[in-house]
Amino acid sequence: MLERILSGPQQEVLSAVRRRLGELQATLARAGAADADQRTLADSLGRLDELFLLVVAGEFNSGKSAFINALVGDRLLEEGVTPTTSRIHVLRHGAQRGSRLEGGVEVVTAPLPLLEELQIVDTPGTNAILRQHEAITREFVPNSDLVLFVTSADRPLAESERAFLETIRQWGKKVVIVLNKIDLILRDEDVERIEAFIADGAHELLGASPAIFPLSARRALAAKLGETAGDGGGDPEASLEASRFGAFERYLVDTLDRGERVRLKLASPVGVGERLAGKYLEVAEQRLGLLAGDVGALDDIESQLGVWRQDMEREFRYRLSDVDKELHAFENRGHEFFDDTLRLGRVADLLNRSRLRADFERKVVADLPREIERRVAEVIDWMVDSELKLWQGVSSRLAQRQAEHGDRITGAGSFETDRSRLLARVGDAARTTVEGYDRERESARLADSVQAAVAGAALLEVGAIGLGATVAAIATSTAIDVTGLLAAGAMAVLGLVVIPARRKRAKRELKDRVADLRRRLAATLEERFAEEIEASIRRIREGIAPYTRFVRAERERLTGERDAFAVARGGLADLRGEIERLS
Ligand SMILES: Nc1nc2c(ncn2[C@@H]2O[C@H](COP(=O)(O)OP(=O)(O)OP(=O)(O)O)[C@@H](O)[C@H]2O)c(=O)[nH]1
Ligand SMILES: [Mg+2]
Repeated sequence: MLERILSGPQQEVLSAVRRRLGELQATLARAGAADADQRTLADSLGRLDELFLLVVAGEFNSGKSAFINALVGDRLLEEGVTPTTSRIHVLRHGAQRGSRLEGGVEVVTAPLPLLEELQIVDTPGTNAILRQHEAITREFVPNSDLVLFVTSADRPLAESERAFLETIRQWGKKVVIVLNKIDLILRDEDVERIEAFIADGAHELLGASPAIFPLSARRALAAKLGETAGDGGGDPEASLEASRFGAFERYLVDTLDRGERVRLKLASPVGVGERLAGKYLEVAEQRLGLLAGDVGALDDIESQLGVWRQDMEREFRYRLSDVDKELHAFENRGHEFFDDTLRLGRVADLLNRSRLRADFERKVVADLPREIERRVAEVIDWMVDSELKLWQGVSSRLAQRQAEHGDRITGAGSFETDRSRLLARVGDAARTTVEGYDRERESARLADSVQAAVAGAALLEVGAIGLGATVAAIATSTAIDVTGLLAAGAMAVLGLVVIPARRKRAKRELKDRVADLRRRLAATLEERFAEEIEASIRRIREGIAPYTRFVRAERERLTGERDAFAVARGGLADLRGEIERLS
C-alpha cells in the first residue's frame, strides 16, 4: 500500500527546508526586505507544495472521489451516482479528521501519512457549474504538479472532458489519465480497445501521449479496507490485483520519488534563500560599518567634551590665580598701610577713626572690586569663546559624518534615509547654534549669573570694604591704649612691645580676612563655572541625543539582523549539503 512518497530522510530534509525558509521569511519581513525579494522566496517556497499537489479532474460520476478514496485508502470523500462533489475539496494532512470551508474550498483533513507529502484536490465534475469549473483551472491546475484526469470506462472521454483537456493543455501541465470502472467491462480486450480510443483522443487534444491507467477505484478501496466488493471473489489481495491500482501507485511513487527530481526541487528554494540571506547579510554588514563610523564620531564628540571640560578646569584655575594676584596685591598694600600707620609717631592720627577708614579704602582697597570684576569678566569671555569653539568642533564632526552617507540599498528598509535625515537635522541644529551664537548675550547672561553670585554674597563689600571698618577699629583701640600708656610715660614698652604687637595682629587679621575672601570667592566662582561647564556639555549632548539614540538602537537591531541572516545562510548551506547527499 502506498503510504509515503518521500523517503524518511527526504521527508526530514523537506521539513527542515520549510522550517529554515519560514524563519528566513520572518527575518526578511522584519528587516523590511524588498517586496520583490520576499515574493521570490514565498513563490519558491510555494513551489515546494506544488510538487505534491495532485489535481483530480474529470466528468461528473467518473469516480474522481472514489479514486481519491482508493488512493488514500479511506472513505474521506463522498461518492454518489448523481453529481456529488459540488465544490473543490483539498485533502490535507491534519492531526484530526475534519473538514472546514476556506474561501469556497472545502478543506478536508485526516491524519493519513500519504497526505503529509501530498495535497490532493478533488474537483466537481467538468460538466458542473461553469464558475466552479473556472476556479479549478484558475487556481489549482497552474499550481499542480500532476493532473490526474479520471474518465469512466462506460463513457470514455465525454464531450465536456475533451473541452477540459484542451484548457489543461494551455498550462502545459503533466496529465495522467485514469480509466476508471474497468470492473464494468467484462472483457479485457474491450478495456484495451477503450484505452486505445482514449490514447488517440488524448494525443489529439493534448499534443502528447499521457500515461493511461485502467483501473477500478471501487475494487481497490474495498480491497484496501479489507471489504469484499461483491465481485472480487472475497480475497482482498486478489481483489487489489484485479483492480490494477498497483500500477498507478508505482507510477506515482516513481514520478514523485525520483531522487534527482526531489533533490532539484528541494535545492531550488534553498538556493533562493541562500542568495537572499547573503544579500541582506551584506546589507546589514554595510550598515553596521556605517554605524561603526557613527559610533566613532559620537565617541569623538564625547571625548571632545571630556577634553574641553579638563581644559576649562585647568584654564579656570589659571584664571583664578589672576584674581589671587589682585588679592595678594591688596594684602601687600594692607601691610604697607599698617607699617605706615601703626607707628608711635602717628598715634594722634589713629584716633581719627573715619579718616583712617577712608585712608584704608583709598590706599588699600583701592580698585580691588573693579579689578576682580574685570578678571571675572575676562574669565567669562574666555568661557563663552571656548564654548563656541566646542560647538564648532561638534558641528564639523557631524558634518563629516553627514558626508558619509552610505549607498541606499534598493528595497532594504529605510535605514540610510532615516540616518541621513536625522544627521541632517542634528547637524542643522548644531550649525544653527554656532551661527546664531550671540557672544554678547551669552557673556551678559553668564556675567549676570556670576555677579549675582559674587555680589549676592556681598563678598567684596563684606570682605574688602568691610575690612576697612575692622582696621579702623583696631587702629583706634591701639591709639586708645597708646594714649593711656603715653600718659604713664612707658615709652619703651609702647615702642618695643605694644605697637609692634598691634601691627602684627592687624596684619594677621588682614591675612585671615583675605584668605577667607579668597576662599569664598574661589568657591563661588568655581561653583558657577562648574555649573556652566556642565550645562554646556548637557546642551551638546541633548542636541545630538536623537543621533545617539538612533545609532544605539540601530546598532542593536542590525546586529541581531546580521546574526539572523548569518545563521540562516549557514543553516541553508548545511541543508544544501544534506540535499546533495540525499539518495
Ligand atoms: N463500478 C464502479 N463504480 C465506481 C467505481 N468508482 C466509482 N464508482 C461509482 O461511481 C459513482 C460516482 O463516483 P464518484 O466518486 O462520486 O464520482 P465523482 O467523479 O466524484 O462524481 P462528482 O463528484 O459528481 O463529479 C459512485 O456511485 C461510485 O460508487 C469503480 O471503479 N467501479
Ligand atoms: Mg466526486
